[in-house]
Amino acid sequence: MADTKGDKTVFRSLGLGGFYGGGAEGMVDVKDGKILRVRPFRFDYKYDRKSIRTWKFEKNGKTLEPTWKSMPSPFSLAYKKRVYSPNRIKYPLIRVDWDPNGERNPQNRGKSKYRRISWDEVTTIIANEIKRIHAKYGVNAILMQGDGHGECKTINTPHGQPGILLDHMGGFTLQVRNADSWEGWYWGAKHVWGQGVQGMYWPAHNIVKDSTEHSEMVLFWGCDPETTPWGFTGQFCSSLMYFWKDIGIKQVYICPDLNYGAAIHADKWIPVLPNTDAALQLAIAYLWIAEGTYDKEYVETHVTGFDKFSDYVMGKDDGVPKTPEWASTKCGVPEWTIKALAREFARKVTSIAHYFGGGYIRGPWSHEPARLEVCLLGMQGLGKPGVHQHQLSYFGMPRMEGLTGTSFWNPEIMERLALPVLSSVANWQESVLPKTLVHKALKSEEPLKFMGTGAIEASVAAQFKEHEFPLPTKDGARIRMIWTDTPCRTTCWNGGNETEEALRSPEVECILAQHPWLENDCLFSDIILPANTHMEVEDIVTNIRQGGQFADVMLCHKAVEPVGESKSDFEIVLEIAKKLGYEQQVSEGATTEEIQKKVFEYMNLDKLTTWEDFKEKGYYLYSAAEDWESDPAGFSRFAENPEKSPLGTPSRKLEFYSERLAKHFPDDKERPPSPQWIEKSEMHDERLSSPRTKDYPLLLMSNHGRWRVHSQCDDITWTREAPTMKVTGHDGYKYEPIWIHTSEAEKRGIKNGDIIKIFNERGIVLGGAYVTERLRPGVAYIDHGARIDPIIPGKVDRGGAINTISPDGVTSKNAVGQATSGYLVEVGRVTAQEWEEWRRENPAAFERKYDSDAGLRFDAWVVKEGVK
Ligand SMILES: Nc1nc2c(c(=O)[nH]1)N[C@H]1C(S)=C(S)[C@@H](COP(=O)(O)OP(=O)(O)OC[C@H]3O[C@@H](n4cnc5c(=O)[nH]c(N)nc54)[C@H](O)[C@@H]3O)O[C@H]1N2
Ligand SMILES: Nc1nc2c(c(=O)[nH]1)N[C@H]1C(S)=C(S)[C@@H](COP(=O)(O)OP(=O)(O)OC[C@H]3O[C@@H](n4cnc5c(=O)[nH]c(N)nc54)[C@H](O)[C@@H]3O)O[C@H]1N2
Ligand SMILES: [Mo]
Repeated sequence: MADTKGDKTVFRSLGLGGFYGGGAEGMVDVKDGKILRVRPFRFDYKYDRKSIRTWKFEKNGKTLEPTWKSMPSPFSLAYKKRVYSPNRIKYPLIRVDWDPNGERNPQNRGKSKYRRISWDEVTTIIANEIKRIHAKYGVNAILMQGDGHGECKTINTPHGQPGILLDHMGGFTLQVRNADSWEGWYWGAKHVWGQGVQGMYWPAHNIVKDSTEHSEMVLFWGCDPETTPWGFTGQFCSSLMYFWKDIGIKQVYICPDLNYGAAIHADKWIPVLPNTDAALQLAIAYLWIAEGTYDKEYVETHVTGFDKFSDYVMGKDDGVPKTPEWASTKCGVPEWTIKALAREFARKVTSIAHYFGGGYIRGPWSHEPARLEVCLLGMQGLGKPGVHQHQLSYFGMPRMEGLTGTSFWNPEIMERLALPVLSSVANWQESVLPKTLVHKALKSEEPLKFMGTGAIEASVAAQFKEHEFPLPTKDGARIRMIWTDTPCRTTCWNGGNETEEALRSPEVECILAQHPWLENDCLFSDIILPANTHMEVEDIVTNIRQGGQFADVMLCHKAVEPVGESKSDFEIVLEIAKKLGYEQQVSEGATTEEIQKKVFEYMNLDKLTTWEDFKEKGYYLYSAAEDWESDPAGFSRFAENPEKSPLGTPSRKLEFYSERLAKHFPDDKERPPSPQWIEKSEMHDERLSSPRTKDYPLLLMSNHGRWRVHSQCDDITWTREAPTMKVTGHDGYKYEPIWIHTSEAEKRGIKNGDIIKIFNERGIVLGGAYVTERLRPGVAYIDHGARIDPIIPGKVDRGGAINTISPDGVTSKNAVGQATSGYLVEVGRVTAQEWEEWRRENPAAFERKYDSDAGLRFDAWVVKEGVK
């Protein structure tokens, strides 16, 4: 165990992807028991550079190699601000008007404050609640929300620890993580190419190398390589983009905003309206078919169902040819631009780059543009040199020696150390609820039926399995208690306001949250337990997310003592287990070093080095595999010989028409067997053709924050100074920026810096106007993840939590993914009368303790701040 008092330097994985698969390595200097600074990691700190084999890309006499210094993002380097945030939960809390033996006042969730309670008292209350709920309703009456992104930790895995205890006690209802980042690929692309864990191609070694050598053009379609690689792995992707520019690869950005990548790398920006990409893609296919400029030979040998696809594109089915003129009215791109794009795409060797795919992969009907992209790539010879889909520098980098595909989703580590992660992968709990349906399950009187759960690793077949909630068996139970370690359902997922309302249901007798910071769903809980951050625990992390430079496994020695009375997520569960007589089962009696050693073995490091050497150096640095250059790039083998290297679809080819979808969902008009443009459905009415545009004429784009990772890092004082992070209102409050084009602002009398509102029938969210021409007209743009600060819970939010007004529905009828971007809204000035009304309705909301530099404070929600 490291010395926890003296000055020292420890290692950390600073990416915020969560779990054991880290990225963005860093070094933390500790002085006098406090974090002094966080700085980039030196990969050669304990290794001789000559002893490590590195990869190298070469083109036109230029070379790209990994740099020996890591490149963490700004929020990673500022992480000490998170550890010492004024928002940290310092001790256990209980809602002032929640009495387990009397009135529970569920209607006050989101309104009432909290008081301090001791660990001993609170764990007794929790143990009694669990026993009572189990006896009265059965084990499935407890919903475990334990999966999402977060700090990279293994032993202290940020999510799912409660599942270990509840599993020993007989089970629970599992909130299944849906395909989140990949919705469209998972629910759509998988039906065309049958591949990939999540529906994007994976593992994808050497795609980046192959594009470097062969692509003439890359379309950054819903992609910002200067922003989202930051979240998990840091800024190396930026170097790659500069290199691609240097070697003459043309970079075209297709996105509603001139995003940060486009602003510095784009040769051309094509501003499309949010979630209308399917129209643009169909018009490209139309032009290729009309002009005969697609790869006919490839289509002949590698594709099934092309005729049916082509009939729809050319309008033989519905009498509507999907011409550039047709598309232009829907996607806002002028028809001449569509034609130029289609022709250049056909003429040049082209790949499409994503980090994950942006808003159109997470909007209503996102399976359609996802499927269409695979069809377009298929029409230009997907897998041929330089023709790929990229998941930029994430999965597409060279293979490392000793790492395999399963090193990433290491089943052994998952089983022992992150059991509930496995749960979302393999669906081992019977009573399951997709994350996207939780609010419906809490509200609906009727049992819910849904197809598939969206579990990220699930096979295509899983999409055809019907589930029912509550279980239609004797074990079926509605939700009476929620235990969450992922308290951002309201701010990160669909139907936020409906969720807030559902959390006030009297049927839910107890809501327990464990979290480092007092925010979001914590405010709707009855009991809140203080979890600590990765700086406060001893751990081991496998940095094998292929962020670009190196891969490594590192020991993460404890940097500082826990803040306040906080405990690790694991210790919290253990404390509760003790009160229930399950201590032994939960802890399994292993010491920290024993677990670290096990991870070392699971990663097969015993074959590459010794435990002693690893312990002495503190990390193991992988070399590139000796034969890394021999890996086939992406679909290249399929392209070369589809018979010998077939796909995972029933026909073994690219299916432009899916017989499987036709068979299972013959009546599904939202996800028909061939990809289409969907104008409207029972679930969603979010197109510019809708009569709703009379009141809500703008399409909302909602990206991943440059300065945050979802709901994480909203409180960092250093980044909050950036005008694209927060806009300071005239009242001194720092509002979430709402980007709007100059012409749209003028129409509404909005000036840069004004406090404005973004709204639809589902509610109102306040923000600060960011008037710009870096966004096309017809669009309002706000990132998701700002902390909720309810003025009227379920109706008006001051914090800028945009998902409170996102659709409460899912991707489409048979696809329970999120629909959180690309929907109709309006933007307007906040009137004095509105302020007055809100103040009258909830004066307390305007009196909350607030720190302009860091935002909402812990004591805003706590009565009688304690001594600590
Ligand atoms: N509008 C809009 N909404 C979106 C998207 C979009 O594009 N637009 N994208 C979607 C996508 S792809 C995703 S992945 C989701 C976000 O996905 P989530 O994974 O739900 O969000 P995060 O905020 O990253 O993390 C989850 C929670 O874990 C907490 N946490 C972090 N570390 C720890 C820890 O060690 N212990 C405990 N107990 N808690 C911890 C965080 O503070 C946060 O409350 O958002 C989705 N929502
Ligand atoms: N800094 C930071 N990094 C992150 C995260 C974070 O929250 N912050 N989150 C992590 C996670 S979990 C994920 S899933 C990934 C997400 O990675 P991405 O999917 O790449 O991220 P997004 O910000 O959703 O979208 C990228 C870009 O798509 C464009 N875009 C948005 N809507 C549309 C549309 O309708 N059509 C088109 N053509 N373009 C559109 C915008 O220009 C946007 O900048 O990022 C990861 N990394
Ligand atoms: Mo994601």
